[in-house]
Amino acid sequence: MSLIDKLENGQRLGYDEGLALYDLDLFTLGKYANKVRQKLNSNKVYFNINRHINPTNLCADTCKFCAFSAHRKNDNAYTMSHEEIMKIVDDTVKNGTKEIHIVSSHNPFVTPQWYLEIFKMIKQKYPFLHIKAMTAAEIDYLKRKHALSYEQTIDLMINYGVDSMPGGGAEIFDESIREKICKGKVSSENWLKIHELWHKKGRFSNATMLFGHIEDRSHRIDHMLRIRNLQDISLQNNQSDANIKQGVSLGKNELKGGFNAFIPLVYQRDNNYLKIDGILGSQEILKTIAISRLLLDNIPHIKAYWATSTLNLALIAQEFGADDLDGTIENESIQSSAGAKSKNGQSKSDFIELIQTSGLVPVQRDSLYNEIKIYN
Ligand code: V47
Repeated sequence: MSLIDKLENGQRLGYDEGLALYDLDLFTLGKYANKVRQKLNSNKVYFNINRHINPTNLCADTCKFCAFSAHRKNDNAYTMSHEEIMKIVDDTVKNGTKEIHIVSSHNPFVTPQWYLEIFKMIKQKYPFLHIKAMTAAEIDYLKRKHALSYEQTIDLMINYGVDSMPGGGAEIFDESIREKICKGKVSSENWLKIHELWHKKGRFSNATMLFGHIEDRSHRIDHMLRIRNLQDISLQNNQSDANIKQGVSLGKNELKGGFNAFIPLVYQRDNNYLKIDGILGSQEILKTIAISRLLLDNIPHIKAYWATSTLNLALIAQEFGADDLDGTIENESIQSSAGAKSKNGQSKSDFIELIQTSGLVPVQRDSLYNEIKIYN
């Protein structure tokens, strides 16, 4: 069967077919990706009201793409006190924040308890807040530094109030590329293992992919397929009749643990050690988003993370397979340190207006994609 026939019939695509998708013109790709997106999420564009907190930037690892870590590059290393963190949470709750997204560096000077107390403190005061925290890379670092097994850390996270795991630390799974850009950090195998364990607890997480640096198209397809494979395993592990069979028929709340969203992160090039010639064009970014929608037939949402793609392109991406913009963010350090224009977030009213003027329907969601308000 030809690639186009398979796309017409919504059939699962393999590695060679995934790679061949890049040879299609952008609008053909967009047409098929949008068809899947419409089937899964109609013309809704999801966003949430969230706040990113990065409690410390002091890092023992040396990822070349990272401009956030204070280990070698900048002299502004910081570690927030719990009081400082709580003050941020107190302030942001007043603005209607529903999710706190906490990601730290791999700081050798703080204890696992230091992290856990942050989660407990927030959850005790604001039980309604969703805590999305601890990338698989952080969990792996706790194992390397403090000899905590993955399962021990995951159980502690749950006991102390973490609701879901963010998708960070995945970068690009191909081992040869990983060796060059983030040697020593969590391996691809372990990143996937940690998410599998988390899903086995009936919990949700996201998966990212950092692209537009030294990887090529084949590495991106390989990355997406490793994520699809784990999602198949997690769905099987959590055996639910309602769980999706392969081939896209996801309904709301049908998943019982697994990946909620795939997030392609566009590489930002400022203030880091990874020197790249040329910038990834918008066509390649949109193609990659569209291809992720077509390949990841078992993941309900594709997030065009506006902080790394710009808000304009993230809006266009909504017609090329994406259905989510992430959130208002309010304050962001990881990508903005590397040149992204996300330092101060976006206002909810801007989101709503921009989505509406794109002819789509803004939907404020919670962290697990339950709909809070539809702005018709
Ligand atoms: O893993 C670091 C990336 C990630 C750069 O789960 C960079 O909802 C671009 O994972 N250019 C952390 N990206 C952030 C993250 C995330 C963001 C938004 C939502 C979610 C979610 C997760 O940031 C890291 C790394 O891949 N990153 N440096 C850079 N120069």
